[in-house]
Amino acid sequence: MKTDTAPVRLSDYRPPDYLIDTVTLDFRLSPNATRVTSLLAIRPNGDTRRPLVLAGDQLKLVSVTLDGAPLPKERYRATPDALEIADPPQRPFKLEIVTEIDPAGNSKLMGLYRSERTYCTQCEAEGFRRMTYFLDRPDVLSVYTTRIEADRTEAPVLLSNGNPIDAGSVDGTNRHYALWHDPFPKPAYLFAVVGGDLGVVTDHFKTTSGRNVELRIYCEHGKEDRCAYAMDSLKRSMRWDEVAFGREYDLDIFMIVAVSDFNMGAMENKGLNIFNDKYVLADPDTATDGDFAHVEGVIAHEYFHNWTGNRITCRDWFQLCLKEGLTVFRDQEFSSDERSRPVKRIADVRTLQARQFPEDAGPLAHPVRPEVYHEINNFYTATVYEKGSEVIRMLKSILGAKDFRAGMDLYFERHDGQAVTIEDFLACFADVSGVDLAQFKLWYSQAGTPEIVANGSYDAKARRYTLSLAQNVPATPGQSTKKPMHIPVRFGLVGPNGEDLAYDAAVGAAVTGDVIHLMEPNQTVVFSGVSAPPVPSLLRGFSAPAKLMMELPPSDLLFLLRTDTDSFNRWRAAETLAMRQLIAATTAVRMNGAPKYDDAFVDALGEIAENDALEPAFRAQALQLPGEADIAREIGNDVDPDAIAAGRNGLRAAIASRLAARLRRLHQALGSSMPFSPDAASAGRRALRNTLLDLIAGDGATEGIALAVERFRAADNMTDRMAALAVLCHNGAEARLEALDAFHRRYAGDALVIDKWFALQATTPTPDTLTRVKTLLDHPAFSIGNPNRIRSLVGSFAAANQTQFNRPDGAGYDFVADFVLDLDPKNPQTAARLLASFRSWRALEAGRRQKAEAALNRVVAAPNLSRDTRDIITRTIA
Ligand code: 0A1
Ligand code: ZN
Repeated sequence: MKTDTAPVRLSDYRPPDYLIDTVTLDFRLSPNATRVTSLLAIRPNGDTRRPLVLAGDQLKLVSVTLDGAPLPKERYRATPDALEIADPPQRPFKLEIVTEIDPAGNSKLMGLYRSERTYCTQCEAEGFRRMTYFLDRPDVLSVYTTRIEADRTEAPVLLSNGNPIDAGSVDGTNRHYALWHDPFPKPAYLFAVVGGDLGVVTDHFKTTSGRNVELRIYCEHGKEDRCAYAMDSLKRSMRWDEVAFGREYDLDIFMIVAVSDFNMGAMENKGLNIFNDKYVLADPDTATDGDFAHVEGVIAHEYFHNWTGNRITCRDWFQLCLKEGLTVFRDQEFSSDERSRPVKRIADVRTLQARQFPEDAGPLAHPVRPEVYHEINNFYTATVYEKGSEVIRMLKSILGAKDFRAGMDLYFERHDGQAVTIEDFLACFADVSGVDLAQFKLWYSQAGTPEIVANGSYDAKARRYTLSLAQNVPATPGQSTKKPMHIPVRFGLVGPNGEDLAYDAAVGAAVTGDVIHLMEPNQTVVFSGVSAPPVPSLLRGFSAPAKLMMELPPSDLLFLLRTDTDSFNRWRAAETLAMRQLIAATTAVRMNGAPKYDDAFVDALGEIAENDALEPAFRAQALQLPGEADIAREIGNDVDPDAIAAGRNGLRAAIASRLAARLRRLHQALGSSMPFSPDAASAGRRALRNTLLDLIAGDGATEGIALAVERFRAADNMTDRMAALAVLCHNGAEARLEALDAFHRRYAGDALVIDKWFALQATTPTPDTLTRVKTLLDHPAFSIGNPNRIRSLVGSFAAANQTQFNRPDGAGYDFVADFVLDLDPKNPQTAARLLASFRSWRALEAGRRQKAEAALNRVVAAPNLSRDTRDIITRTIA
């Protein structure tokens, strides 16, 4: 286990001393002793005369040969972590390395491992070095030719990157081989191999320029029928990238392999994407509408990486957002075009606020482009991905759609085949637009969520509206003072009839179209020629990942909720109104008072629910109250999760009782007998109906629970079944126990569905949940070797059960800490991610904070922690 903690710094970057032009690999697959032969064509990169140091990780060297002759022992030094040749030839040469590895014993799921009986690889970020010694860094690009040999019965399917060029039998044995060649130079992290006995679904795609691409999705035998939506999503992604970004696919074949043991969501290996099966398999009986949307989004994301990540890759791992932020932006835009743009935006912002804002506000805060790391695996974060995408979105807002596209076109043209930096990327946009992006670039280097304080006043006589804006970026670990950022604030001045008011001129800040460019700590914008007192609608579409602080009176928020032409800000108005009441209610509960809830707000929700002019999916979003974790985040310190839950349940009860008749009527009217279809409009109707069910049950009265029981029994699809079961579990209803049993009987043996069953029990807010979760660790369907099982049972308990994870007795913290310690030697990456659920511990009230700290101190004191977990724990308690 690697436990060293020497930090890697962006400022230390040096180009590689050697390059590897071609890699010829031979994998002899065998469960415990796979032979890997690697022939490297190496050349010095300039006149460096430095030793050649190839990285390894837990490797066993069998032999090493230079230009065909065995290399004498004194000319190299091999450890599990490195192969060093002190005086390599200062001319191009060939190095052949043979290693032996143990895929079946590889529980870290990095490098070559076995998922069930399938051999598969995961090389990003530094997994390639677990198979053979290599210059395992993203700026070393090579052309790969890969031969895979295996037992024909065990692994009839043999795959690698690129195009298939040969296959055949190994004479006199039951073994066979396949040969693959990938003509596109790539870094080692994009390499992949698969071998196994798999089912396959095939299709094809004709590119704009008329090339025919074969499409294949491999999965476990018997699951082929569940791949249809993934295949459809893939074809739509391929077409969309041609239209929206002018990007065509480049190989003759594109393959996806679904495996059940995978540390993350999926991986964009060139021509051979490997997926967590959760993001491939979907049918109405086993997947919810949310699952379908995730499949579509992840398929698109990995496919889009072919250009943003693969054809143009990162110079070093500090540039991770270069490919990830940009590719998330691209997949979000795809889903917006395929579904509802406003609803997608609201969902994405909810995710950003739930995952990235707490990261930015806690001990693990880091810039979109970090400058130092101990373990790169810990930087696949919401900040790099989701905030990284917001940065691209702001770039587009600042430049406008036309220049943004021109900049992207230039980027593809200028850097195809290269490993580049954020500077290279931004230069393309500066070059096409002439805009100076120096201040904008701070978004990559300054951590923390900027706060914008806004105040407005109207002078009726002068017909002038004055808007003052102040920005502040809070201190974050290692960054105590910040510079002002370039924040695009999209806005409208909403007039009395709900339309945006025109104005003659805006003075005080640059305004282009509907965007105010906030660039200084304080700016006052004066709008002249404003005919009536406006209600300002700011940060429309969430034009920047910032917190807007504006004390609009409730009447103005209700007005925006009813009339704003910007759907996002209509939703935001509902959220703000709800949040104010939820925070006040939490305070009241803590002071032993009775929370009061505002009838006007509840009535406005009723109006939204009934407003047929609004799409159902939007109404569902507006009706979903902020979650307990959202409220905790907004409160920010001295957080008492029990008080938050009580305050929130009070508001749910108030809504349920005041709107009782209206909600039931609407719920009844939405009852549908239409056959299931996963399209966005149908999903939106189900979302609204299920949100109504949840609201109806909010008073804890038997009628809502009975309705949920009925829905659970009658459901003909997983979305409705899960929604009903969630209502039963999350309200702690007695009826949940029988329903959970029925669910288990129906789906026993279907691991992905049993994950839902685990998650629902783990998120039930009753005091017996922790005991139940501990018992479920021994359930035959649970396996500590499978990250999906861990995430659904332990991960959802830690991340999505506020009251039980944060039990005042600290037992929730102890349980998760113990589990992390148990998991760490087996799968450090997943252990470290689980530990990150403690990231907001300092914001807790004193009693819980002490308990959390004690649990964290036990983790930090444990011997032999992995580098992954050591890094997270150190930063968490720093
Ligand atoms: N590049 C992938 C994410 C990914 C990162 C690391 C992994 O290692 C276990 C796996 C996947 C993506 O953005 O989809
Ligand atoms: Zn990605």
